[in-house]
Amino acid sequence: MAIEIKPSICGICPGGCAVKVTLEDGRLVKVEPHKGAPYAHLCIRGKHAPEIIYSPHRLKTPLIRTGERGEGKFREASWDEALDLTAQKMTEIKARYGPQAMFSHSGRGTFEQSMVRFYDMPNTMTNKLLLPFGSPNISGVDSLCYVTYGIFAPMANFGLLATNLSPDFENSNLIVVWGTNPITDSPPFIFQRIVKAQQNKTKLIAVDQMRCDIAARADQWVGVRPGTDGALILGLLNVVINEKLYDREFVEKWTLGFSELSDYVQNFTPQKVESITHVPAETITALAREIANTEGVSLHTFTGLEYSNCGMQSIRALYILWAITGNLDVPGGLYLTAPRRPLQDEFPKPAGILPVGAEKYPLFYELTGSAQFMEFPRAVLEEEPYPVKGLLVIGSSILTSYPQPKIFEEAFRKLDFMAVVDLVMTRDALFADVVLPSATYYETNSYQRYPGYARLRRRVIEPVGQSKNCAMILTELAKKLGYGHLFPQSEEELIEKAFAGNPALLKKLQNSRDGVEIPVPERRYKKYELGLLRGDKKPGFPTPSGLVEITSSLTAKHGYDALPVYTEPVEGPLHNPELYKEFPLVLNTGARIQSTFRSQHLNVPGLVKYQEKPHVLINLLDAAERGIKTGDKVAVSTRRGEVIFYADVTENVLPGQVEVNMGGGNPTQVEAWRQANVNHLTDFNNRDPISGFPVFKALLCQVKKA
Ligand SMILES: Nc1nc2c(c(=O)[nH]1)N[C@H]1C(S)=C(S)[C@@H](COP(=O)(O)OP(=O)(O)OC[C@H]3O[C@@H](n4cnc5c(=O)[nH]c(N)nc54)[C@H](O)[C@@H]3O)O[C@H]1N2
Ligand SMILES: Nc1nc2c(c(=O)[nH]1)N[C@H]1C(S)=C(S)[C@@H](COP(=O)(O)OP(=O)(O)OC[C@H]3O[C@@H](n4cnc5c(=O)[nH]c(N)nc54)[C@H](O)[C@@H]3O)O[C@H]1N2
Ligand code: SF4
Ligand SMILES: [Mo]
Repeated sequence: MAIEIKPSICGICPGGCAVKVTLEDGRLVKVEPHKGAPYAHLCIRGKHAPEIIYSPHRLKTPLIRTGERGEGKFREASWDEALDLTAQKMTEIKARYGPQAMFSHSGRGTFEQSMVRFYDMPNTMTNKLLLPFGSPNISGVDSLCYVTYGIFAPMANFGLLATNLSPDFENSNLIVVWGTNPITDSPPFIFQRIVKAQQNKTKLIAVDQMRCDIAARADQWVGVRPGTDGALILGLLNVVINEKLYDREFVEKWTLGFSELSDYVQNFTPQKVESITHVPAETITALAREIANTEGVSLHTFTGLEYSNCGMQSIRALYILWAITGNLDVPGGLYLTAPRRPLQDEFPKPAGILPVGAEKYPLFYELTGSAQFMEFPRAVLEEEPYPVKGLLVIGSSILTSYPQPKIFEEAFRKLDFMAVVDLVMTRDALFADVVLPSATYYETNSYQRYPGYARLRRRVIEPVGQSKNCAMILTELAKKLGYGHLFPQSEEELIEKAFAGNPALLKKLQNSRDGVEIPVPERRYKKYELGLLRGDKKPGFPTPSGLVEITSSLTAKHGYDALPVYTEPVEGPLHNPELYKEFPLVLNTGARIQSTFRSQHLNVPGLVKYQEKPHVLINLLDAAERGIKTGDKVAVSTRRGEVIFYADVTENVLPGQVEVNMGGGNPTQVEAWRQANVNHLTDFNNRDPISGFPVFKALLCQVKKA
């Protein structure tokens, strides 16, 4: 038996953790953390890599549908036949309805760095394969993830992206983690940095609707009613402004709209905000004073704020709080970097036709350049704004991720053609005409850049079955469509292109197994004073006014409020008292758990055993009132439907609200999870009007013993 042990990069998710792999006769048998390299760490998913990779559920050959859509009857096909059929159907749709009738959607299975660099739009994770085809209808999980926090809010305020605003934890005296739980995220480096800062006695406060892992580690947990963060932040601003705790010089010199904000926050006294958010007024006052009076306060936030009726405006308000308390680009605050110039190879957009959703969500379109997939069903079912007839799904599980999957299923049934590229048979794939098997990152060659570090990602095992590198599948499809030359032709070319600007670095990487350190530029603070943020080198911010726009010209331009206004959850106890009688619990969904990654891994016995059943986390008081104990089978219902979950009775969620696991609903998953698609409970029409994101985290439900 040939045994080989070598350093590598974990190939299960895009985290890029350094690992050591053991191979027996070329088969991956063990994965361990590899000390000393970036993110020397191994999450439980990484540890179960062999089981994930060699799962009996892996797709091994291309498939062509033989039964009805959704029935699951397929025959095996060769790559040539499957890709020819895909290209032929796409070309037919184009000839009959125009190129815009083809849509694509890319998801969490496509975040590998070379895919993002060469196949996605700049700044987003939306695959651009269809642009040269002539269709503007490229979309991805950007339609419900990341861009509100990552692009819209920071662009409106600062003219920057979230990637240009990094928390300077190492120099902070206070870290605030707001609506994110970095313990479950990949890569784990934010969590590692926070742990280090805590060891250096930096205080940590977590604001979260539940006592999540990071809140449990924090010095203080501020529990908030889901979807009301906007009010909480305006309450903090009320204290900061009325007690004159803000950075006066910064506000006068570098902000626009402060006096409008001062007027607006008068509606948000701590007492009133307590009644909205359930955060005690004393806590609000104390937190505001602490953020304003501490030197060097860093902020880490993410998805917890994206899914309310004012997600975009709440995140804007949060960043404004950081700006006016003097925590922007100072040691220990939010460190700013200048925006990167757009990548040169951005494909030209098809002229003369807007993508689906562009009219309804103009800010989304302006900043992402892509379609808002939430409008896909309407385009297919009602041909609004025009007919859509084909769909390419690349590394995504739409029917477990989007609200009210029945609506999306109906749209899938009506399509002329649908193809899915994935590792396993998803529920989406059951509706597809063609299913193409992708390889995992352990089976492909690429590279991984980290802050201050780079490595080559070397193929560790041969691709399972006939599966292929997802990037190369897309290149092959582009070739069949006549424009393959626009994409890298091989893994080697892809790596060469990625380091084309620095061939010396590539040489070094090729000679190194563990990677190469890359010098990081020296830190300079207050760059807005030095003219280091704007393209024209003038002092200020890269916004139209050159200032931090508390009143945003970008939002105003598209007809939204210029101020970061608060909207009460439209399906909530205050806005909707009648409904609240029938559904007296606030429904939150989708907080991450370690053993799963959205819909993934629920077919892997070693990982399923960490949590065999999908949970609803419910407070002791609410459970007692309903005679519910931990482990009980319960029905969670909303206006939209009823789904079976299993109770986890806990003090980690506040009374009056529940947290329900997301990810269930795919055919290869174990029974309890397969039956538990939380998105039958969420609402297709209830959205943040600016981003179009569904309100996943502030709805109303009832929980009863099943
Ligand atoms: N109610 C509710 N709904 C939610 C959320 C919530 O919090 N609550 N969260 C939302 C968020 S943030 C997101 S991002 C979406 C999840 O968005 P999705 O993109 O649907 O996420 P996954 O379920 O992880 O699906 C990824 C798919 O990619 C496949 N895959 C993995 N690796 C590869 C690869 O290398 N190549 C290819 N081709 N495929 C691969 C996996 O098998 C899986 O089927 O869900 C959203 N939905
Ligand atoms: N293991 C694992 N890792 C993952 C994923 C996974 O499924 N599994 N998913 C990946 C994806 S798609 C993404 S986008 C990232 C997301 O990364 P994060 O944003 O860190 O996601 P979560 O860990 O769910 O943390 C969100 C937190 O927000 C809280 N929250 C929810 N609603 C509210 C609210 O109204 N107000 C406040 N203040 N807090 C609220 C939740 O309780 C939760 O603790 O993680 C990625 N990493
Ligand atoms: S976070 Fe992702 S890359 Fe890191 S060990 Fe876990 S699965 Fe692997
Ligand atoms: Mo996400």
